[in-house]
Amino acid sequence: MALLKLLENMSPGPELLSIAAKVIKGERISPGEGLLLYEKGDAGFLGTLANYVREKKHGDHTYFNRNFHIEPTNICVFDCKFCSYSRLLKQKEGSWELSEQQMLDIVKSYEGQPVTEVHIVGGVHPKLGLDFFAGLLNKIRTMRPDLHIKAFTAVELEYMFRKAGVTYDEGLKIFKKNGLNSLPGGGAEIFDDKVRNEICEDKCTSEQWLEIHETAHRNGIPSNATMLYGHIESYANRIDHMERLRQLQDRTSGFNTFIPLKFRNKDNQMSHIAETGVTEDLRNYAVARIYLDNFAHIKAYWPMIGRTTAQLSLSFGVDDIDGTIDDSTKIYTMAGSEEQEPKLSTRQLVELIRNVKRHPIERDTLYGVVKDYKDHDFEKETVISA
Ligand code: V47
Ligand code: SF4
Repeated sequence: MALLKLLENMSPGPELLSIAAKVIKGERISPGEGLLLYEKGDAGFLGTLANYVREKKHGDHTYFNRNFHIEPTNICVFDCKFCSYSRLLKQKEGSWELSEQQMLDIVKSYEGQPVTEVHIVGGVHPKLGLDFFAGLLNKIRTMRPDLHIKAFTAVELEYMFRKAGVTYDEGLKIFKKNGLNSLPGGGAEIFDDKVRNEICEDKCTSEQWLEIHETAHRNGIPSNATMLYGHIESYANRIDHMERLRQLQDRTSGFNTFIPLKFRNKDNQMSHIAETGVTEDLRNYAVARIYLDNFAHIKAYWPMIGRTTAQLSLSFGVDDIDGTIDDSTKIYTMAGSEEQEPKLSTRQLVELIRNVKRHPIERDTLYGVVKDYKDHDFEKETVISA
């Protein structure tokens, strides 16, 4: 109860204090209480409470992984207003489309390297369908039996399955048989229909997104969940989004992690909307950590928010800062992230975490420990190759 006393000294008022008392007792808070946190909680109060939840779950352990991205194409049939990355099929300038061989060459270039995950996600190309991607998964699986393949957002899957005339269950089973291990969290944006219709009206609906993830979980394919925030949505919309995820997680326990994605405004149809500041970003991580009591992990995606905010987020409920990435994703550099060449070595990631007095742990996709870096001395490492 020392924590409650500390929070009381911040004079947050009786409503927030009673929410804090519930959280400290391990009780679930209601949507109305979540909304109050957004509306009335300052960064100090929310950070202190979220850090309590984070440390109760993970102590000061902070996870990262070694992964690389493949972005097959940025040609997309959809027209999300926040997207700086996609191009229409007829729009040749700035577009790319990798052949199967080019993607396999990317996988080959990591041969012998201790990466544990490939993250495959891109635009929704009208001509690349289920058969093409099942073949690609199969070949990657044959080349690297050990690699975890995290691939395709629910938006890509809904389009491919619809065009191929298969159910979500059938399509996911085909992909699983060919090597798919988990789904990334993209495409969730904001579930509220009114907001969704304004920012991305033509792609999969919220119900379809949730159904695809639920079907994946029931087929033993875990997944991540995201929320695109800081544009035209309200705090009530953010709580509604997290509430739908919390309910699905209660049913399946299939989500690994929740990743809030801050809207970046460069070169897209929503460029007139100002971006949120760091304080709001940190408050948002904190509310997510407090609200999503059945999610084990909250991830800050450093290529999007930058290294310094990622470090700060570790005191606001975040316990994971994603991976080494290796400059293999363009989605945020094109949208205006401060990280124009997103590349961090394992040593740099470990130091980033150590510098804010946390305990770095390399994980695999499912949060199995690959290596504990608490006492690791990089100076004593044997150099095997140049
Ligand atoms: O769905 C697109 C977002 C998502 C912008 O699962 C933007 O481990 C901000 O989901 N500003 C795709 N965000 C990326 C994604 C992701 C990223 C990292 C890790 C994982 C994971 C998933 O990117 C899209 C959309 O929500 N996005 N444009 C933008 N201008
Ligand atoms: Fe296409 Fe995804 Fe961009 Fe939407 S966010 S336009 S689905 S690439």
